[in-house]
Amino acid sequence: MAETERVIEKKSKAKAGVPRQVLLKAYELMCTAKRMAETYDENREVCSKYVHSTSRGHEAIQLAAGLQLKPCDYASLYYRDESVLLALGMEPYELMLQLMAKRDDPFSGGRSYYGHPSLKREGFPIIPHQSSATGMQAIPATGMAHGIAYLEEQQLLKGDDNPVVLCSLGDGSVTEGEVSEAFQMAVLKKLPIVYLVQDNGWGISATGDEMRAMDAYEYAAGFKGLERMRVDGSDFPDSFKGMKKALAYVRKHRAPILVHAKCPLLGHHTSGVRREWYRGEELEVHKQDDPYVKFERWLLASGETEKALSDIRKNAYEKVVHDYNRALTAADPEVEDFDSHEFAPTPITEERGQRAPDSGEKVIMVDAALHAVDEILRNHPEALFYGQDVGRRLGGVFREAATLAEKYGDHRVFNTPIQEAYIVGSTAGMSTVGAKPIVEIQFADYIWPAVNQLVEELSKSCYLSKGKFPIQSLIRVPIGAYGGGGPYHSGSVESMLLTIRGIKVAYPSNAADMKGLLKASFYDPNPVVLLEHKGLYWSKVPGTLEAKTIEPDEDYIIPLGKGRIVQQATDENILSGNSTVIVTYGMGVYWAREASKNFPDQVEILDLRTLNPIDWEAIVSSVRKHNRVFVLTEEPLLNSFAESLAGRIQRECFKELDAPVWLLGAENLPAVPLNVDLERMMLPSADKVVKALGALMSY
Ligand SMILES: Cc1ncc(C[n+]2csc(CCOP(=O)(O)OP(=O)(O)O)c2C)c(N)n1
Ligand SMILES: [Mg+2]
Repeated sequence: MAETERVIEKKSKAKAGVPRQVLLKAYELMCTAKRMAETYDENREVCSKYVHSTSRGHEAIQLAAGLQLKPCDYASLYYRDESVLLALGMEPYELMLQLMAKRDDPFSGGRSYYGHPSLKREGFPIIPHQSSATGMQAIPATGMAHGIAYLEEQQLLKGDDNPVVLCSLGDGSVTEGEVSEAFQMAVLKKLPIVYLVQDNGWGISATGDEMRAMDAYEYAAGFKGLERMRVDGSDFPDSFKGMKKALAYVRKHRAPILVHAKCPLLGHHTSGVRREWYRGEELEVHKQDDPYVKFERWLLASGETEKALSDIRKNAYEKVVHDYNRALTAADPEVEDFDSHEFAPTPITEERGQRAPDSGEKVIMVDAALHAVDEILRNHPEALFYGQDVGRRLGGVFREAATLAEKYGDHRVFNTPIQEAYIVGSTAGMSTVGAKPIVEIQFADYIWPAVNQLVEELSKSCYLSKGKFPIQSLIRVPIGAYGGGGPYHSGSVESMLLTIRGIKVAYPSNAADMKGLLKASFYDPNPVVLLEHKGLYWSKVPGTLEAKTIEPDEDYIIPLGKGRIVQQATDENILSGNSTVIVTYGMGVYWAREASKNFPDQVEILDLRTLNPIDWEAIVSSVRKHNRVFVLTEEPLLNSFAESLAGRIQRECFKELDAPVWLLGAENLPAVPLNVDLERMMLPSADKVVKALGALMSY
């Protein structure tokens, strides 16, 4: 090294506390990011075909964060984090492939927007699927930290690197309610996570003053135990030192910190929402904080020569041009592949084990579920079970988790705060780090706050990451009406769930199915919602004794998507055209059983057991056999899953039908009323099925 260079290095080291090599790398990447943003703007026709945001103005803090993550870490980024990706080692070419939605886009193969990464690559931190919903990644990111903390506590984590999660957020997104659920859990459980808030004072066209009474740093003060720090996000050395401290703090103390980085927004909000439409004179103020200009000035003042910097700049610019031209000619996606990776393949494809072992004893449905979870926890240390009131003291409001915390400890079976979004959304993070969560929503009526996470984060992850991040998540949901449960403890939600692609939905109607389906749901690498009818849990409701069955053995498992014929009609009745099939699930099975006593040997009952995937083959085969179909559900019929199924049967089996597809469900009202007589009017019953069945049979 020449003498002059050595002097320069010493000087810059002393001044910034940042190695020269890092400073120059950051400068190169800053030139790259800036030139990329300019290139996209100069070639708007091509580059704005698909909407994108750039990091222009945020480069310093993003590079400071990205350059200091280790391969053992996890990063949950947001759509503006282009410079984090460059710092991690992504090539401009690779990012441009996503910009242009090309086949070899390494994140999503052309399925998702620019700056929406998902990456599992040797030598890189893991970056899970990134949704576009502002702030929503805070929960999955905190779930990753929660999973890491769990695995560390159980000594299940390989290596001794102390992984850290980086969760990056825009200032506007921090006011989302779900972010507070994440912060609460991070401090409650002391989780190893850095929340990096990039505060540019804008949320599209709304200013900071319009959106909030405090900034994220001030907000963080309300979360006891959340360390916080301010850095100048437009100043690379300051950002670098701040992020270094923050990461070191989390790596050592295994506790959360929030870094508030003020930075200017110099580009457009997105390619589609352009700065000239809403930015005024304050843009000039932001420009004075241009991280690129500031950093260049600083480097020169620190002894770097104009020549050295211009060489770096020139190389970076040339690379951007080169990569851009290369990306332009890159292949488009194979269109035939558009529907791959809806789900990851499940290992459970056939029924195994003994459904009714000779030595088996009868078990109620709630205990069948309890035993299934018990067996899972016994065999899988990476599995844990959490939800409201499932912990040691109560063991679930239905005692569905009784004794589990005593057996497996409070780290594995625990109460959560009343945070449905966290309960469901955290499983995305847990699954990413290798923990296997079983969670519970206390009542189906309260699933709504969790639906956002289910849709935005869980359901799309496998498809949009092209199979890299399927989410293993078993979500237990007690559901259904009986005995005056009233309007907020009786609701049915399957139709809503069944409009969400990318999740599976099971709905057992008896103890044996409960055990077999719960196991299959756990071993499924995809999100599964298990609907558990509260009225069947103890077989207390008249007519539901059959929900109690011999307990299957420990190996018993039922593949999702297989229905079961629980009652047959005789061949004689089938041949003479005097039979029908009732297609149903859950409590419907018992209304059908009871009602069919009035039509002895004439009624087949097909219990679907899983609603998605559905056993279409079994439905078609039953329709062919009986030529009459009755779809029975507990939900109000209008626009329901049952109506949709009836439509499909009618469309695809039209020629097989001797009558229209018959339907019975609850009345089309917004809630199940409290008074039991009113409830009876609202819900289906065996009597109502008898009447409807009579009409169908005599059609
Ligand atoms: C849940 C949700 N609501 C609305 C939007 C539309 N939207 C996209 S970006 C944005 C502003 C976000 O501001 P901020 O978090 O400060 O990030 P910035 O773009 O300023 O970096 C909005 C409202 C969205 N993506 N997600
Ligand atoms: Mg903002």
